[in-house]
Amino acid sequence: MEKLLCPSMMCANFGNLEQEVRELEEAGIDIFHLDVMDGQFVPNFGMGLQDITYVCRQASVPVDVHLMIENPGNYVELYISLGARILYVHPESEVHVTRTLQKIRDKGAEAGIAVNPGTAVATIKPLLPFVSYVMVMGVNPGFAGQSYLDPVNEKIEELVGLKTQYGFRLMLDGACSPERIARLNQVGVDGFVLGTSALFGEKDTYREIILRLREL
Ligand code: S6P
Ligand code: MG
Repeated sequence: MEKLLCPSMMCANFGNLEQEVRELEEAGIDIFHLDVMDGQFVPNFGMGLQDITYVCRQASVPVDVHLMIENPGNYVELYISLGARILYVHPESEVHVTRTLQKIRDKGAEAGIAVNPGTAVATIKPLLPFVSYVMVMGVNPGFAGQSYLDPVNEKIEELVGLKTQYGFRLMLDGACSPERIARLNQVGVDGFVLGTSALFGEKDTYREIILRLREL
């Protein structure tokens, strides 16, 4: 089945962001994935408002923001005004998460939830009518270059079974290697966040890599 390929820009070369954005688009990526971290919800920081503004201005494909921050509802308008089209929130980061998801939709963007390895599908099931995307974390959020947590596969299977009923796209973020992309795309995962496991730091060009991933 077709797949959405989404480069995680925290892994890009910030020494030449203009070239990175251009080459990734020319390679045929679908969505830019921008990680936002506040040092509270996860023990790391990034990406800054200036970086996000720049990528949103340069990009002709949609940009998502993965909000790994406390109380993301306070910042929905801000990220949408910068140009983000898809906003992912973590249900654990907010008391009234459905209000935040509704707010994202009301402001004209698409709402998504990010599901931590320790969060059960049963917990997030009431949120499914409010979202267009469900992004399963294959690693604990906060850092690139981590190993995939195999128990997450069970969660993916459960969510594949709910896709048609609720009409969301199922995404995977974290340790998306070519082998994992091939296997999970076949079982029903619609999109993959590409970091160090598949795209960045390789000797081949982005065009060559994206073409190979497309054909898997
Ligand atoms: C990490 C973040 C991710 C990573 C991406 C890195 O919490 O949400 O988007 O940047 O997963 O990919 P990789 O292949 O290095 O694990
Ligand atoms: Mg992410």
